[in-house]
Amino acid sequence: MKKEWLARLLVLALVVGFSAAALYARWADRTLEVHAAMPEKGGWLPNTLTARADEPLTLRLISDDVVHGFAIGQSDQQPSVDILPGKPVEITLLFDKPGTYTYYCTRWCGPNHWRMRGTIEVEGDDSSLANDPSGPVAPPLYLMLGIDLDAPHDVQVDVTRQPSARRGAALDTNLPAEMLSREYVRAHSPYEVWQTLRETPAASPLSDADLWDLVARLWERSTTPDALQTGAQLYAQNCATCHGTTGAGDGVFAAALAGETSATPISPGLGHETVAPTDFSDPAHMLGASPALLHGKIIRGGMGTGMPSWGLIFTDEQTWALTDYLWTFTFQFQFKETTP
Ligand code: HEC
Ligand SMILES: [Cu+2]
Repeated sequence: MKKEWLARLLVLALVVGFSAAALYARWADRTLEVHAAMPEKGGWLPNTLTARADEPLTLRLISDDVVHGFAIGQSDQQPSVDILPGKPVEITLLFDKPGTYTYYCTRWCGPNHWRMRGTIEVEGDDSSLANDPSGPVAPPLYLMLGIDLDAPHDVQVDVTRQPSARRGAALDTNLPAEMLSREYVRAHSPYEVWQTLRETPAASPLSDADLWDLVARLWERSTTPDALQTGAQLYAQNCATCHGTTGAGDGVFAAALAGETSATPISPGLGHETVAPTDFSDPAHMLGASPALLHGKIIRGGMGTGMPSWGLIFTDEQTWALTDYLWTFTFQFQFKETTP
């Protein structure tokens, strides 16, 4: 009798012990459930998480409807993972620095897909920030140059053929040294550079169209095939649905943004429906914009337009890669995209 009682107690102790251990394990590595749903149905739930620097954070990602993706902005510590309906996935994150991180959906799950963002507040000892060797981050170039992102910048240009970097390179003109730097290109619009060239004695025998080819060449020189390849990939993933695969502003959501159709309302009620996505192949629009302006627009986004802000998502290098890539719609570069 006594023995049986003891055995029961033992079993009970084991059961309680095991579940306590399991609970403790779950708590200790902080597994959090995060549900993903289309933005109209709530987006991420929860959409704010907290973590501590240098402590692992395990997330169990569950889709409540369609395929979503999860990635952390401005970081490559976590490659994007797909969250398939009915197939929860677990990932473990480790942040080495306190701060606010953004997580976002990487799969086009609907017209408001890019609104699917959440934040992770990583707490920790602030002294780790003070020792940060990377130092304080410089403000974006458009702020340093005092560029007003919202000022109209269209120019009246007579561009009869698409400027070509290859033709420009073949001209073999001696350009002023300062124009050959990347910093110079980034701070000026192609039109400003064209005007300066027009007044350069070395360029005086050249036609207006030749000068545009030279400008295209300067723009091509300021980037690298690697950056353009990165830009092409990011563009296909994040921008083509609005701006179109050929940059002409005719992506699948373009009509809805321009208010031409109400079939797929974009951010209903926010007044975002009436501005069409920029056509990057339109010389009148692009030749008046400096790379710094485009870069700034990508970081900040539009003001009351459907243009999302990407500052919390992309690293500065990625944002420049995107900016460089946008010019391949305006100019003919010798760059050939390779599909991964
Ligand atoms: C949801 C639709 C949408 C997506 C996605 C989108 N854009 Fe836009 N974008 C717009 C709209 C609409 C405009 C025009 C209104 C404005 O300038 O604010 C615009 C304008 C811009 C401009 C401003 C051009 C200028 O001359 O002022 C740049 C640069 C730009 N987008 C780059 C991008 C890049 C790069 C991406 C991807 C990382 C992207 N956009 C993704 C809708 C979108
Ligand atoms: Cu999504």
